[in-house]
Parts: sequence; structure tokens; C-alpha cells
Amino acid sequence: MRRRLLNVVAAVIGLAATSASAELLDEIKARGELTCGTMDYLAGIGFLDDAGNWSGFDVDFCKAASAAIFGTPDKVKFVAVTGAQKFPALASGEIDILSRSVTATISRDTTLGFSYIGPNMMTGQGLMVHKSTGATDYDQMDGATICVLAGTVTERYLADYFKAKGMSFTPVAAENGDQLFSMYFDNRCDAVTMEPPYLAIRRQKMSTAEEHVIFEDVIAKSYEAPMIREGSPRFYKLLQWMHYGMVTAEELGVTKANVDEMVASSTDPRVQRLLGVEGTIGADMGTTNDWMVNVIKAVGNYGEFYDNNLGANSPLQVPRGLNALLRDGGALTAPGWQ
Ligand SMILES: N[C@@H](CCC(=O)N[C@@H](CS)C(=O)NCC(=O)O)C(=O)O
Repeated sequence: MRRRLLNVVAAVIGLAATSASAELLDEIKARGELTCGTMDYLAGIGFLDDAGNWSGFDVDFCKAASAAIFGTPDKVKFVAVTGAQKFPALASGEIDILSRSVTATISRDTTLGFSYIGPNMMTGQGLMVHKSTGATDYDQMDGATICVLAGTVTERYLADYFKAKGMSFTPVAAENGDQLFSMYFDNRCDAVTMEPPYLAIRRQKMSTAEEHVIFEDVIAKSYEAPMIREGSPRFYKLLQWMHYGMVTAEELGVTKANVDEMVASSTDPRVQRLLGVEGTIGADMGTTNDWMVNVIKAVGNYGEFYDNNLGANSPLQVPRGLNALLRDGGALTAPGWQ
């Protein structure tokens, strides 16, 4: 089933590739907006409110991309795509960027014809169980019934883990996130698997939140990353270095609140280069020299981008974990900005 889906997507990409010619960055600039595939139902990740405002971590990545290209975060057309639609929507050209809790893996990178940015959210695969089971660790899950979302990396990793440990389990597959969590909260499985931030978000919505335990450990890596189609190196590099620029801004203490002041008066050459006060990095890449100023004004440095959507300044309070700067004990870093 998975293989068949990969083949269909690969065939669509083949068609798209034959008709594609121009570098996407030029096409987006000529069009005057970019299109971004995301989700519309999960506050903190991708959410569309009743007033028509989009918000969340995955949404803000696209607003930042708009700021990097157009100088303003609002030149984005958001498209809500389901788990099943996300890769075909990117492959067919319906969207320019897929920013929707997608994990970067070797098969997605090398067989789908996509390139990933970042990763910009390094997490893993966790498990939430009913407290009544008494389980606190994976070792106690032999023979369990586990709800899992079809078509995600979590399906494969769950099977891999149990096989490697010589344990058995019964998977109960769901077609979408809402169905998955309804099945779990309705007691149709002992546990549900997904990346811990999503487990925490879903648990927080429940009045029975304290009846569910999220295990401390993870059974696999899941490094999530926005994706674009291959074949537009300037678009790819702009987004990749935008991500690095947000990390560099955090390293250098440049924030949404102080960026104007930094432009006006910082004497630190590293800050001056990042913000385009010195040099022509932005123009050389096909945008303006102050592109990172616009990105930081739109969504902040990486730390602000994370904390405002998911972390300390959000209702979700998801710890930075691996997404803290390397110097703070996390794994987040960027190559040199020079
Ligand atoms: N990162 C995983 C997927 C993570 C995941 O399951 N995300 C949920 C959102 S919380 C999802 O895509 N749900 C599908 C849906 O709700 O339609 C992957 O790339 O395979």
C-alpha cells in the first residue's frame, strides 16, 4: 500500500518534472505569493480560526518564507492538506511548500523527488497509555493493542521496535488524526503512538487529561522538516538559510523586539552580516539584503518561533529538548554565516 502510494507520487512527479522549467523562486516572485500546504485543526502546529487567521509552528514557517521573499509575512496562500493529500499536493505543484508535521526520512528524500529544510523540529516517536494500565515504559507493552496513524513513519517504526525487542502488539490503524485519538480516548486501544508534542496537545484538550501517561522515552527519531520539490536550488537555499538564519539570530541574541535597534546600532560584524547591514548576501541569493530582518520581525528568531507556538510562551509548554541550541544542551545548530 505504502509502496503503491510512493509509486503513484513518483509518477506524478515525473510528469511535473517534464513540464517544470523555471526556478520556483522566480515563479513565486512573479506570482506575488507562495502557496503553503499545512493543517488547519491543531492549535500550535497549524490552525485556522473562525476569523480566518492561520497560526502555529508549521504555519509560521511559511509566513517567514513570505517575509524572506516579499518582505512581509502575508503573501501566503494556505491550503489545508490531509495526511493522504500532502505528498501528491506537493508533487503536483498545487503547493510550493509542504509544512505539516512531515518527518524527513531517506526514502522520502530520495524516492519522492522532494528536498527538506532543516529539520526544524527534532522530536521522536512516543507513546501515550491509559494510566489504568499501570504501564510506565515500553517493556511493559508486550501484547498491547496500539492505535497508529496509517501512512506515517510511526507505523513502520512501531513495528520495527516491537520486532527488535521480540515483543508482540496489535496495531489498530486510523485514517486521520481525529479518528486516531477518538479510538484511543474511547478505549479501543491500550496506547496511541505519535510524536510526543502531538500527544501532549491532544491530551491537553481532554477533560480526562490526568488519566493518560506519555512515556518519557521515545522509540525512534522523528526529525520533522518542511519540504519542497527538487529542482529549484535557489528556492531551496533561500529556505534552508532562512532556517539557519533564525538559529543564528538566536545564537547572537537578535530578537523580534530588538532587531531594529540591532540594525541601527550593533557594532558586532556577525550581527551586521546576518541583518544585511554589511554585505550583499540577501541580494546575491535573489532577495533583499534585509531579508533576515523581515523574517525575524515576522516570526522571531528560532527560539521565539518555537516558544511562541509550542514552548514556554504557548499554552502547550512543549520543552525545547533537542530543539534547544547546541550550546544549551540541545542539537540545534547552523553553519557559519559568512
Ligand atoms: N511525522 C509523521 C506524521 C506525524 C503525524 O501523525 N501528524 C498528524 C498530525 S498531528 C497527522 O498528519 N495526521 C493526519 C491527519 O490528521 O489527517 C510523519 O511524517 O509520518
